[in-house]
Amino acid sequence: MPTVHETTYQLLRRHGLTTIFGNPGSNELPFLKNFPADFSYVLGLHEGVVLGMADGYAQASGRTTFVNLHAAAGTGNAMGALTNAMSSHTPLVITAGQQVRETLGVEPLLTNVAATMLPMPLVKWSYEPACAGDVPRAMAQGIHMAALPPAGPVYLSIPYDDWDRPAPATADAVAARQVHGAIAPSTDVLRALAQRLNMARNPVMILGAQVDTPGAYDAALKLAEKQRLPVWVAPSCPRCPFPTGHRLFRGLLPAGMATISRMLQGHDLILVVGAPVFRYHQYDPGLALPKGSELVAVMDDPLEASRPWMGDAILGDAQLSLEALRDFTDTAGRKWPDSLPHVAASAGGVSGRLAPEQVFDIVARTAPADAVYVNESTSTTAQLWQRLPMNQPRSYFFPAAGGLGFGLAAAVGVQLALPDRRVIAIVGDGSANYAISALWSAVQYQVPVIFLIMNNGSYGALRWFAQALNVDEVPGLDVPGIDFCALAQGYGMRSSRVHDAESLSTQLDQALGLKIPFLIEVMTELG
Ligand SMILES: Cc1ncc(C[n+]2csc(CCOP(=O)(O)OP(=O)(O)O)c2C)c(N)n1
Repeated sequence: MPTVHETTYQLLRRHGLTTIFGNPGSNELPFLKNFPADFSYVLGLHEGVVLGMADGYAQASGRTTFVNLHAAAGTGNAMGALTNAMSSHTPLVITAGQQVRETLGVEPLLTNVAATMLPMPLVKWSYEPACAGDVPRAMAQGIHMAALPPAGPVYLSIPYDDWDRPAPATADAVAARQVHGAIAPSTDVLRALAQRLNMARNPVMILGAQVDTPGAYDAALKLAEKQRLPVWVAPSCPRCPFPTGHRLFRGLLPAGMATISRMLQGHDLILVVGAPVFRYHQYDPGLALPKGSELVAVMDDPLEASRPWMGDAILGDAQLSLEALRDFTDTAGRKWPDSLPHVAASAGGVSGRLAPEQVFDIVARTAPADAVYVNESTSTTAQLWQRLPMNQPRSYFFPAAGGLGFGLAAAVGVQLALPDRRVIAIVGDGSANYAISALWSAVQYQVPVIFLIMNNGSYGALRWFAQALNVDEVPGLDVPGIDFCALAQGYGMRSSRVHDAESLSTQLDQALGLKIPFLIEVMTELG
């Protein structure tokens, strides 16, 4: 008779979840035993790194991804990273081993007490199977739930004595089920919106992360061209949903409410697709919308649709909605918007340190056109968007909730998912330390990410924020004395430190040629 263990692996195989990101403990060993040859296990040395790698992998592959953590302690370590995965709607099935069922009442070491409550509210569904026979069904439910709109992480706590129990008779039927999720708004609603676009004098489109799939990206591009819509990227957007080299591309909106309203002044219709309205950061009171503007947002998350201060919302899949709008709108006779002003090459930094703009200009010149960027250099995001070309889907990844510890780890996952493209992680010296052991995973699994550490000796973004908030003499904003080349060496990675533009060009060029993980520590000025 097949066991819960055998049928669960069969289920994972059927749904293509054959890469497991994890960090094991005693509660997980019975699940990992006799690890099948057609599965791979990617070990992270800290659960924040495990989750960050899985997040990057799931986002870049577009596929639900499996994570295995150790009980409550491992789950707790992963929760900072989980804030990002929840915000980016990353489909993750996160499992954690639980102690033996009959002992739970006396709380032996490594019991996950109140296991289903622990990861809330950072998962969309959390469950501990009622008995061993419920494990294959619960696992299937988790796989479906993670991918159904709005996608997001789910959590399952599984007692470790369940794995050797006999599988229930329903296991095969459960494994064979498919659940299809994409929901299109009604044709009437989309035709009415298309009509508003046709009639608008000066409409604009704002795109979010949900548009960064090959199908939605293409549909957005075609709609923008047909309607000659200038396109902004939503504030705090963790992905790049539109080609930055396109004549309709305007840039990344800043994350302040009044500033956005000022920038959108003059647009009578603002169409938002695949983004919350809006993910603000700094408190910037003022008008939520410019006077005379109407806003309509299309997204697949009821919470995101219902919570904004302004505008209307339509619940629906980004790709299906964009395709329908493309079909239902007329070809607009509007003028093409003026081209963006040319961004001048950076003049360079002070002696021994590069200006961040200079770093981006060198990367833009040297990296392949299809390079993928993982950004966690917090004070230089605006400059990055102005200077790095990103002209195809899945070219940019950023921590969606602003939780640091994403960059190094996600870059490893993204590179594993996109082996034919080169991933360049641009990570601040502060941010790098939240997930530094990701360097070890990159080396062990030979994942050829280029890690550019922007070493300005500071939490630069917080210095900017301290000024914006008008607060002085804040402690804890400097991070001097870290030797990233030595850290890389400790994890077995090749590295090099650069102080000037010429050495950066040379080292980057060399790293691109080597096809191995490589860390370049770039001494930079404050952004
Ligand atoms: C987990 C977590 N802890 C703390 C912060 C607060 N924080 C935001 S930006 C920042 C500084 C990051 O510094 P660095 O990576 O060196 O980049 P820089 O701002 O200097 O460009 C910090 C600590 C955060 N966002 N997430």
